[in-house]
Amino acid sequence: MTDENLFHVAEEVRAALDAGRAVVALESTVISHGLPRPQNLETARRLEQAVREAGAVPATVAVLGGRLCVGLEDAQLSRLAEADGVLKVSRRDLPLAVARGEDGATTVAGTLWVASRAGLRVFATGGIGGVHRGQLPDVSADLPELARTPMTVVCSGAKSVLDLPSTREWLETYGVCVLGYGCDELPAFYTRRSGLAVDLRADSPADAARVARARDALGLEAALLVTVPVPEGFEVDESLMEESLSEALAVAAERGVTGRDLTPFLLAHMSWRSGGATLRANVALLENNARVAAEIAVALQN
Ligand code: PSU
Ligand code: MN
Repeated sequence: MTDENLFHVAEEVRAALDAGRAVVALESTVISHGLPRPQNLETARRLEQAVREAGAVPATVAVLGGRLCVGLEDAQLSRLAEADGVLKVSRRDLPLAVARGEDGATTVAGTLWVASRAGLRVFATGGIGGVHRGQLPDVSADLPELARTPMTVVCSGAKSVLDLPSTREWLETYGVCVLGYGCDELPAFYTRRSGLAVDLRADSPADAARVARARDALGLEAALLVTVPVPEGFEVDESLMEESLSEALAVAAERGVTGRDLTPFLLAHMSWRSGGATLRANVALLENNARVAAEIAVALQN
């Protein structure tokens, strides 16, 4: 099903897929571009561990030497975390990373494309991309990819740096069903609430699995988005969040930061400005989402 010259599926992942065991895809942009060193490598390892502890096999996705890799060795995780100049690979970057034989870290969009073609069904991330604030209609390729990829994607909503009401509308227009995992409001990444409603609440892995199965039975092509609030105790104080965000947005505008560089810039600036509070929240929610995704993946196999 996947061309072996283009794809490399790790032995453990291949065996789990063949045996019908639970597998969870993890993205790699968060490692190369979303988190600072050394927390990025520590977190990448912890996410894989969290998936294992919940009874599933982790499959971090990346492009290495131009090959689409599903499931990485520890040395490959280190390479993505420590090398400079790793490409940020969204859908439109896949052909150029392959053609040039480059190393690339896949975004939510890139990971969805690669993982679904390798036969994976469940994917955990921190926050999806969305509609950015500001004049230019900068819309993350994550959104259209979610609209055409029938995976279950576990996240903490869209990053607070985005225009959340517009992102929420976009998901509705393109038929992405949004579940609140133990919540009635769409989480806002660093904070637990956004004031925006989800489509349905799920309170257990079995609840979420039931909706994913119904989507599959109907043959609908869009992802099921399972949104999980950042764990209590790691939520970023609302006013600290707003202050660091408005400053980050202003500095980005002043320096002309746009395109693929915008999201990493905003995240890094906010982490610095909040004294690490946003970074701690980011790591905590990533780990929690990996665990929830693994529990859902296990429920889907039962
Ligand atoms: N969420 C995080 N950290 C990140 C990202 C999301 O907690 O680094 C990344 C994801 O890989 C997402 C990407 O797909 O940012 C969106 O970037 P853009 O807005 O350029 O599409
Ligand atoms: Mn963009």
